[in-house]
Amino acid sequence: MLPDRDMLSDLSTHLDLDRFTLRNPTRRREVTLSSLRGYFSAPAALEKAISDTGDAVVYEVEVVEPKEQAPNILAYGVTRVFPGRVGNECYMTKGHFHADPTCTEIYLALAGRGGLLQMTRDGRSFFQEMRAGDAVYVRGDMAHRLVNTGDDAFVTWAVYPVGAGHDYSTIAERGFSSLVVGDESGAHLAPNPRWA
Ligand code: M6P
Ligand code: ZN
Repeated sequence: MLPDRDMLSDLSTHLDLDRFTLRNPTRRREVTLSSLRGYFSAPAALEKAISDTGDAVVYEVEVVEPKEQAPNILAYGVTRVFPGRVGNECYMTKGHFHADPTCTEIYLALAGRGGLLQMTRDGRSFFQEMRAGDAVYVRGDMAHRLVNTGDDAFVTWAVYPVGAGHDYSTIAERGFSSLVVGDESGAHLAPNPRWA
């Protein structure tokens, strides 16, 4: 017997490939500069950016998450990180560890330039550049953060178990051990003094 169509259709979607929006997200989130206090490394530069931009949106997320929270149920979503910098640190997501380290995640880049910064619990980090078409596989025990290193929105599609959970505490306290900073020559990694 076929499953009830309604059961499936509300978790299916259409991704607009010009605007990179989802037709029917179950949740939508806009993250502004002021809600990233503690995440960017230079507090004074952040306060200046908040007042200069009228508290710009740094990234927005649209996800389709089933109500069922079991670890083996998949969810997916689109994240759009806008271009910009706080001081010389590139616009980025908060980043998180999964509360359940058995839950992996896959990111596919759809547009723009950027990458995924990953870090182990003991502070070893690395950055993988991504352009449209590149996919990155994230182990369940690695913190991960999207970073926009370009001049346009950096857009990715992510798939993860809905039970993965977001553990922001370590990142909120100390950030990642590396910062992704930009200058005339492009983007590069710099050590984060909070990990010294
Ligand atoms: C991706 C997924 C989401 C995550 C979002 C933004 O879409 O990993 O689970 O919420 O990016 O990242 P963060 O939660 O770190 O702000
Ligand atoms: Zn994740």
